[in-house]
Amino acid sequence: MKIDILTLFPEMFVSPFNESMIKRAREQGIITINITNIRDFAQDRQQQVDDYPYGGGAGMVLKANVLGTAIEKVKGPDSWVVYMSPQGKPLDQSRVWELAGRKDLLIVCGHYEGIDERVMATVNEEISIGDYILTGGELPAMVLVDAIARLIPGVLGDENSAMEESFSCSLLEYPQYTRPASYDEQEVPEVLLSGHHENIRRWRKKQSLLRTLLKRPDLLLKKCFDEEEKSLLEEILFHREN
Ligand code: 4G4
Repeated sequence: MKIDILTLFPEMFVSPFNESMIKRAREQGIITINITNIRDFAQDRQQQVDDYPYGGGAGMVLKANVLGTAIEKVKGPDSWVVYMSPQGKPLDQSRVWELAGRKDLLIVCGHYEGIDERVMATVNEEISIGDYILTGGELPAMVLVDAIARLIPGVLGDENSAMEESFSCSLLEYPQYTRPASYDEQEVPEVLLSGHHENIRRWRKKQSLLRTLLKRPDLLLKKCFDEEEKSLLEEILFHREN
């Protein structure tokens, strides 16, 4: 997958994309990330990229001809153009999976009060990482790239862990423990030391359901339950052991 990013602040991406998983994925050629400065496409001698809004008002607007040319020049035939904006569809894991399935992405980072509305005609999808305002689309773009990259086979050390997660989707993770078995007078749950794989699997699933119910009940509303999950939920809700 090739990911192009259009930004006025290319320096912001240098260190985040040269660490850990993303660094390794880039080195192995699993993903290609190109950062391009929107200012490279400025049309006048002062390199002006923004201007006052027609009709007046506070702030500046990214000029249509500058950003439009940048998108046109950087966009490949298979690029899906994504604009990071507080007005976009909220990002969630299912949208991340969809985007990870695209061949190439072009991510546009807005600034100021936003971009000239006429450029929106060249954007395929407007995405928000949450209901809050940031100074620019750079951090949202990094969040999006990180979330996508870890789903691409070969990016995570263990190839299955992201896949496994997608099946148990919309449930929170079960609690994890490692040595020592006793810490601060707290013991590791006995079942995890039992070596009984089926019991461990059921215990973890029940913990996932319980945690989701207590911490994020909103997630359960979206979820479909299989027979085992229904029986585990009954155990939880009616305090009954099957
Ligand atoms: C587009 C329009 C995304 C982009 C206006 C971008 C939050 C998110 C920006 C702006 C962003 C998000 C300057 C308000 C840049 N803030 N939630 N800021 N603003 O994904």
